[in-house]
Amino acid sequence: MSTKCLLFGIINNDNTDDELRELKALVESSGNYEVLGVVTQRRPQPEPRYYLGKGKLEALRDMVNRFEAELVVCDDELTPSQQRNIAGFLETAVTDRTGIILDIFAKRANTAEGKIQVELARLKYILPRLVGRGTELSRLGGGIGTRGPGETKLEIDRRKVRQRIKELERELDAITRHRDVTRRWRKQREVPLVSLVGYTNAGKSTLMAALTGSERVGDPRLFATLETTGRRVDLLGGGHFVLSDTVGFINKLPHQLVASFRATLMEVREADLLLHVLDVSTPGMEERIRTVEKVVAEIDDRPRLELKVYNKIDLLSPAEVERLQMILPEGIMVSAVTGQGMPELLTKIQELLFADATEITLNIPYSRGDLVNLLYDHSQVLQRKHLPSGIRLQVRGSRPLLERVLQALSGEDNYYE
Ligand SMILES: Nc1nc2c(ncn2[C@@H]2O[C@H](COP(=O)(O)OP(=O)(O)OP(=O)(O)O)[C@@H](O)[C@H]2O)c(=O)[nH]1
Ligand SMILES: [Mg+2]
Repeated sequence: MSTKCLLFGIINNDNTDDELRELKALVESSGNYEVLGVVTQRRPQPEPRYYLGKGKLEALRDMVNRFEAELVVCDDELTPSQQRNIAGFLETAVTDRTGIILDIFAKRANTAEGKIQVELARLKYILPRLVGRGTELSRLGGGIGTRGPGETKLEIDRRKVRQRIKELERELDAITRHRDVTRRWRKQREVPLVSLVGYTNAGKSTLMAALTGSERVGDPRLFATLETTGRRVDLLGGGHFVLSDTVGFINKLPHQLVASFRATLMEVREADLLLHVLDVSTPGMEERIRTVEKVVAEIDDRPRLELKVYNKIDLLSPAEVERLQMILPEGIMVSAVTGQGMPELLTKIQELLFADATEITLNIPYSRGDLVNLLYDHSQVLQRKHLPSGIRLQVRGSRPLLERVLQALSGEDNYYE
C-alpha cells in the first residue's frame, strides 16, 4: 500500500507550475507515495505563520479529509513553526521539499562518506524542529544520556544531536583529508580532471558511461548518483583525462546538503574543465542552467573553463535540433544514448584541455628533474639549455599543465622568463 499524499505551494515570479511538477517527481522518487492532488495559491510571499492563506489552508484540509491523505508536502522549506502550525491545523503529517530531498539522499547514499554527509545534513535539518519530537530520536544511539540538573528531555535531545553533529563532522574531516592525498597524487601525475555537473536526471551518468565505455546505464530516478567516481578517458589525438561523475543539482537544493557535500563536490572545485550537462527534452532549461550555475558558484566562485553539453537530442526532431543549434551560441549537442555528437564532444574536450597551447621559458633547478620529465612527457620542448643553476626550457604546452608547473616552481628564484 502506498502512502496517500497531497502537495501544496505558492505560485509567483520565482515559483511556477514546473516547480510543483518537479516536487511530484521528487515525492514519487522518494518512496512508495501516491500523489493525489495539488493545492496552489498565487501570492508574492508565504503567509508567515501558516505558509498558505486561511482560505487555501481550509481547502487543503477539505482535500486531506476527502482523500484521507496521510502526508502533505510543501514545495518550499517550511520554517519549524510553520510546519508545526500546519500539522496542528490539518491533523496530518507535514513535510517539505527539503525533507523529501533529504529522504531521497538518505536512501541512495551507499558509501561511508555519503552516509555521513546525509546524516549530517538531516541532523542539521532536524535540530531546530526538535519540539516535542524527542521520542523519535532514541535511534540516534545508545539511549538518552544522563540528565543534568534541571535539564528537560528536549534539552537533552538537542544536546545529543549537537554531539552527534560534532562527531560526524570529525569523521567527515578525516575522510576529506584522505581524499586530499589522492588528489595531490593525481595532481603530481598532471592528469587533467574533468567534472560532469548538471541538474538531476540530465544524463551525467549515462554520458559518463558513454565516454568511458563502461556498461552502466542511466537511472530514471532523481538523484540516482550521490557519490563521485573518477574514470580515465583516452583521447584519440593523444593525452588522457580523468572524468568524474557528480551528484545532480536541483532547484532549492537544501543548503544543509550543499554544505555537507562540499567534500564530494571538491571534484567540481578542482576540475580543469566542467562539462555542464543539460537535458534538452524538458522545459525550463534556462531556469535549470541558472540553478546549476548558482550551486557551482556556492561551491567555488573562481572563473573556470566550462563546456555546455546539450544531451538527449535523440528525443527531439531534426528540425528542433536545428532550431536549437541556431539559438544556442556555444556548446555541443549529443545523445548519450545513441552516441550522436560524441566524437565532436571529445574533440572539443581535447581542444580545451590540450590544444590551448602557450609558449613559455622556464628555469628549472636540477633538483626538480621531476618537472623536466613531466614537461618532456606532456608538452613540446622547443629549446633546452644547461645553466649553472639549472635547466632552461622553452616549452609549448597546455595551460593547465604549465600553470601547475609554474605553481610547483613558485618558490624558486627567476623561474620564469
Ligand atoms: N533519450 C535519452 N535518454 C537519456 C539520455 N541520456 C540519459 N538519458 C536517460 O535519462 C535518465 C537519467 O540519466 P542519468 O544518466 O541517470 O542522469 P544523471 O544526470 O546522472 O542523474 P542524477 O544522478 O540523478 O543526477 C535515464 O533514464 C537515462 O536513460 C539521452 O541522450 N537520450
Ligand atoms: Mg547520475
